[in-house]
Amino acid sequence: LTEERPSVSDMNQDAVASPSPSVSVFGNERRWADTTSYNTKKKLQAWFQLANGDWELGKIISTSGNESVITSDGKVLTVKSDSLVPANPDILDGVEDLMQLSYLNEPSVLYDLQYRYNQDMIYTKAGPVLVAINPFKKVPLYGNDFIEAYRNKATENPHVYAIADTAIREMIRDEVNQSIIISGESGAGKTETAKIAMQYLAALGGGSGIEYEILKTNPILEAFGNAKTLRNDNSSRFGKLIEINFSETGKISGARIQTFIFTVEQSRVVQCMEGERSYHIFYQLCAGAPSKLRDKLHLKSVNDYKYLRQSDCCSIDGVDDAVNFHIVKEALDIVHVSMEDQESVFAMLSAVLWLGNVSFTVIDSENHVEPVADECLVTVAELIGCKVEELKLPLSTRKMRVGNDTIIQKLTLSQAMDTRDALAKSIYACLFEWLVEQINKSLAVGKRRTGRSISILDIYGFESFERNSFEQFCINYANERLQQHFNRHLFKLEQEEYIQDGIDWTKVDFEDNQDCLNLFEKKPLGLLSLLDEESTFPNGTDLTFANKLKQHLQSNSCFRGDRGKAFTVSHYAGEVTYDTTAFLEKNRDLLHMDSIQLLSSCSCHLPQIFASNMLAQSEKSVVGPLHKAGGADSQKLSVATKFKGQLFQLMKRLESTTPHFIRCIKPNNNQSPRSYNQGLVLQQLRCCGVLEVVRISRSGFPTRMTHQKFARRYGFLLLENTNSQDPLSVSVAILHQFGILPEMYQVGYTKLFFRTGQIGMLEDTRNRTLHGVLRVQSCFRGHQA
Ligand code: AD9
Ligand code: MG
Repeated sequence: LTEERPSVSDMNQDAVASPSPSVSVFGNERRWADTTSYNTKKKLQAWFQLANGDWELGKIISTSGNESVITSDGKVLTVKSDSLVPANPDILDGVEDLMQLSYLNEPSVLYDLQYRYNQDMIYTKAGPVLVAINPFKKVPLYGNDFIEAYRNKATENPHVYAIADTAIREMIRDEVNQSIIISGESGAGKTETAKIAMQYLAALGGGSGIEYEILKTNPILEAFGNAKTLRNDNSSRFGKLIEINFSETGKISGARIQTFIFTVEQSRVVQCMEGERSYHIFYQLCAGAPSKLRDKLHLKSVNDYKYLRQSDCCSIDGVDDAVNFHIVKEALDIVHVSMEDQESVFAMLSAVLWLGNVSFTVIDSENHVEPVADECLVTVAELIGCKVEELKLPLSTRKMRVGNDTIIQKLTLSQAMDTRDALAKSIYACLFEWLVEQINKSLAVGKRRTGRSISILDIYGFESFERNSFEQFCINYANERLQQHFNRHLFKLEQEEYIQDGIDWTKVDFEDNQDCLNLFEKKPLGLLSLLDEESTFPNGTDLTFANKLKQHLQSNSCFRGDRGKAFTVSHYAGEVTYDTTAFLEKNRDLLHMDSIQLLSSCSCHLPQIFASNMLAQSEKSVVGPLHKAGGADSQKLSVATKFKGQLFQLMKRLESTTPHFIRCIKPNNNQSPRSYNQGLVLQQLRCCGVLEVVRISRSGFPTRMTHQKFARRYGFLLLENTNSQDPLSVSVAILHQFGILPEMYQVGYTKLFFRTGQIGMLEDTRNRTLHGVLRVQSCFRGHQA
């Protein structure tokens, strides 16, 4: 049974009765057309499109032939009648569920969302999906009063709290794990939304104190995993699934965090675009560390570190890094990271920063180099716990096996710099993983894992930029998988269930992205396999990789080889052209054995742990020809393969849950309040399939219940005893007694299917009756006492 909002039903009668619109597909762009025969009657309101693509509302004055005269905002215009799109009556302005719109078309949806957004009603339902528009300002929608209102069902307004509330109720009622899947573009509000959902769960399931710890993981993860980008001052550079465990009594008993794709964004540690920053924690440490710690870690200020100053962006408007450092420290205390471990963490951060300042001098005519043994090198050695000479070695040489011999190769300047950066990136990535592990230990549930869980997924959405690289390639692949999950759940399962149960329901087409997934995943001729194969060839280059794709995939309808090193993939959300520059290098994620050995020989415990984790990983991986020439390196899992593994694990976990979807929408590209860019919003609505969902939910029977369950749940409300006890007869008797109209339900082989709003009324009666009974019982008990 899907949770219901009874208020929908009143207006919805009209919506259900009106013919449903159809989708037409033009290339990649899905446009919505309403097939309702719409007479361009006089005085009717209609949408017409301006030259810039925005829609405007007008009133039809007259129509002749295919031309209509309309007025809008005092202007009189003549437009083609068939370009007009019907507008809804004013009474439907700002409805809280798009399902209630009589005319469901793009401009009407855009208008409804905008109407609400202008009044700070940033949440709107799209059938079963919650749409959240980023207000980019504080809105008065949160806090204890609101939480209480949703807990007591005193309000029906769409809200993240309502979604979280439904998740808790369904978890308890159905004894099934739940997931809240949040998606959207960078800056759309996913991470904030996830935190709002966590607040609600913590408020309802709190009591043991563990909920407080869970909330405190946010500032830690954001400090180490978020950075300022051009799109978002606090952009998460990793995906996160937080599983919150509940006991049988509905109280939070623990949590577990799983992070994704961090490897892809390691490069930010050593390099980032102008106007962007590295991870927040570096700036926080430099700004906020107390003087004793500064001295001990040899900390300097942000501008003294090459890694931090290169992007010409050290601070964020309205953000105090020093204050945030103390918030992070306090949070680390709360999740039980010991003072000693905290100091080790900060020492690693300082080591990474100092590594970036290590420079090299040329030592021979062949351009071989050696690191300069200055303050920088000495400090790094001290911080990780090794001798300067030991550190010098892997930064200037590489052991190679040729046949049975090991030879030592000297590094050129660019090789040495790459090695240095690879070491810095690896230390940071390992640190992040280790920290997550510590947090998980602290939040671990008791031994009895009998309770249920609600998982919240905050993962970055589809990305399409002017220049798209390996990072976008991985992110978009993940989104393709998530989209399939979404499709499967809402569309396929829906249809299959109707058909299986013998329900007469016209099949609705939906976009299936299996072809695109095959393009990525097929073995041996898919994008990922070919990338891995090329990455293992010592002579493989980005160009040979691009050529290989063109050679093998040209016939695939989702693939197009472009000029030079580029190729285009036709994603569910549109075409994206990828530039293969640095694909192989980023996929190899190469940290040489020499560096790993250095870390394992360090006297500090964190480098040792990092080295053994890396070694364990390379042992687990398949043995392949990678670095045959390099010999001394063992094969590590490629980044893409590791990513795919994580993704499959994630999907497996999600498959066993009841999902709740929240789609975050960014109303403008300037992170500014009160600005609503129709084109931008529309593009996002199309990308995440919001419109199709509404159409399908509205034309279908979204609520369903088995005959047995229905009879059991409402049978006691029957006024007359039915002679027969079989669930179907009892069900039919209930339907009759409550006068549910024939067009509002269908009887399937095993289940009853209802239009939106029908069950709400039955539930009300049931609740009233039950409460009445309870009151009578307690009166009775009172009497006895
Ligand atoms: V990214 O893919 O990690 O780059 P997100 O996570 O989608 O992105 P985020 O949650 O970080 O976006 O939101 C961006 C900014 O929007 C926040 O820093 C807030 O300033 C702002 N925001 C988002 N949601 C809300 C909200 N409900 N109320 C107020 C909000 N401000
Ligand atoms: Mg985020």
